[in-house]
Amino acid sequence: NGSEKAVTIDDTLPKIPVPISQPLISSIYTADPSAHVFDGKIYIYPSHDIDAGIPENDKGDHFAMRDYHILSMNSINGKITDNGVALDIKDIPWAGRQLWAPDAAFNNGKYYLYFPVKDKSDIFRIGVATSTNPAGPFKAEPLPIKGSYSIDPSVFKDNDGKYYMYFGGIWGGQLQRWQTGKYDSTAKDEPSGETPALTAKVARLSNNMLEFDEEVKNVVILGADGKPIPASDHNKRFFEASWMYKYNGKYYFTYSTGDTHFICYATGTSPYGPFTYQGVVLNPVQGWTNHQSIVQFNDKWYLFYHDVQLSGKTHLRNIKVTELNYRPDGSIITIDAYKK
Ligand code: FUB
Repeated sequence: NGSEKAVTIDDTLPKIPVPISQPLISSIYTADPSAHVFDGKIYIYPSHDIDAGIPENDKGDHFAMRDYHILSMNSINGKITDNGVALDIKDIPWAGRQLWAPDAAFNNGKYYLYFPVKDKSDIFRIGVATSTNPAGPFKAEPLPIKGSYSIDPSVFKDNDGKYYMYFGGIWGGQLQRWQTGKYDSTAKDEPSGETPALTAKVARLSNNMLEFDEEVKNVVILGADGKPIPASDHNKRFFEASWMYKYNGKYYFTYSTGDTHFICYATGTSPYGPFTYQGVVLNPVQGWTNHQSIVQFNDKWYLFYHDVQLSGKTHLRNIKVTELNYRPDGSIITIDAYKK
């Protein structure tokens, strides 16, 4: 039957990755999901991405967000509610531009929203806003947290009731400009070579949740050789997106490696570290940034993350969730967000 044509598969065509999870919400662009369980319900504190028409650059000027919307769900696969504008940049007296990745905490009967934004001199600081409702609206304090700088605040409550803020991010997050302890706008680059990489920062919060209760400390991540991860090791060094949690009595410090796009983790025995690098939580996703939170809901653990499935544009992201699993020794089974 010589008239039939053979069907051939063109292996040269690019394969469209098949995602393991779908966007949680498509009516707005969302990113950097910090998830918490408050009163048995899941609340997600994300960035609210918009297209401000600013061209992409290494400083992240294209991430020009102006407000926060808090999302809530009764269950992981349940309906998601967008609770509307929880905080607008125009209501933060000291803010200039760029509302980046926030987080939240509950204490003393109040909810606290922590957020990074550039002040009027274009220096990132961390602010706090309060509410009696986890979904807001939130009222910003008149000034940034004293002694705060850089981006990506993430607040962890330890079993003894103490709260710690982890923060910092290099490149557009400006952490490299604080190496001397003072802001230096001429310090444009992170260290290189065998010099220890820049670290995330940590400080215990005061009882009123509005201030640091101590000097800011370095979150040191050690390699298998017991030495701090060198600046040249971009697959492992801290870049941004701190998220701390505890599993089976151990502290898990998770973070993004930025320009190599991994979410990694390191474990330790104290909220201050040092932490030892363990491996990859999440492989690179579509879009430049990768940013996570990890939370237990009922008896399972979940990874909240984002990619750019809806827009195909790095600054217009959509949040997602997937289950996270451990091996018996406590190591995390690396997640690939796309089916092979
Ligand atoms: O959303 C703006 C920035 O992108 C965040 O602060 C970083 O963590 C990265 O996800």
